Amino acid sequence: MTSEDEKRIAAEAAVAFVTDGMTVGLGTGSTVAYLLPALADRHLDIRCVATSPRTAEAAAALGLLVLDFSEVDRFDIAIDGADQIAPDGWLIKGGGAAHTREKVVANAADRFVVIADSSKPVDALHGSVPVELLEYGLAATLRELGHVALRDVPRSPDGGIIGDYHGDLADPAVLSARLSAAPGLVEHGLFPPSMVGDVLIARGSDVEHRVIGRSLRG
Ligand code: DER
Repeated sequence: MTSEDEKRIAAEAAVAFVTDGMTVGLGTGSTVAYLLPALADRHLDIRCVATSPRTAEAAAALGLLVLDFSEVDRFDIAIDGADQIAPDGWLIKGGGAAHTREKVVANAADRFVVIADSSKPVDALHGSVPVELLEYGLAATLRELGHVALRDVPRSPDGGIIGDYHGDLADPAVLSARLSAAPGLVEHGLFPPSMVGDVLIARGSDVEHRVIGRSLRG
């Protein structure tokens, strides 16, 4: 069983949470790429909002109804991948540079479901945290934050500059608060457990279902 198989299996498991009439937030990335056809195959009466142009295009091409986010103010469910999943539910997202939109959508969802292959769970978050930065005052923001390397990738759809924070990640809550408080930083890729409802991790053909902080928020 490859990691691609596991991504597909996790994505197919998440589709079972989607029912007729729902407004659905669609994440971005290689795992979500398996979610879209699985969702389209069910021919449900659902409305979707995508977190990136590439997800929007792929979803529309499969026949899913994709609305602009200006037409929607909440979601019944949002489904997305993750780069790392800690045992307590903290996530790192943004490997695909879509974390700002992904966080807005996840936060607006009654239920945020994370889908992942077995490489994504970690004992502790490590490495770097994606950040999106304003161009205005960029040098000052970089100086203030320290430890940020800019990524050689296109800007976000909202014009933000993408980078990665390589500083101390020992306490995700402390770092999340520090990054969130930095003027000029649009959004970072640390997602708190309070934002996460369910995590579906495929291990071979089995799916581990972790219920985290916010399953079925009313
Ligand atoms: O970039 C992102 O935020 C993606 O959602 C990422 O977290 C998961 O991408 P993957 O499914 O391609 O691993």
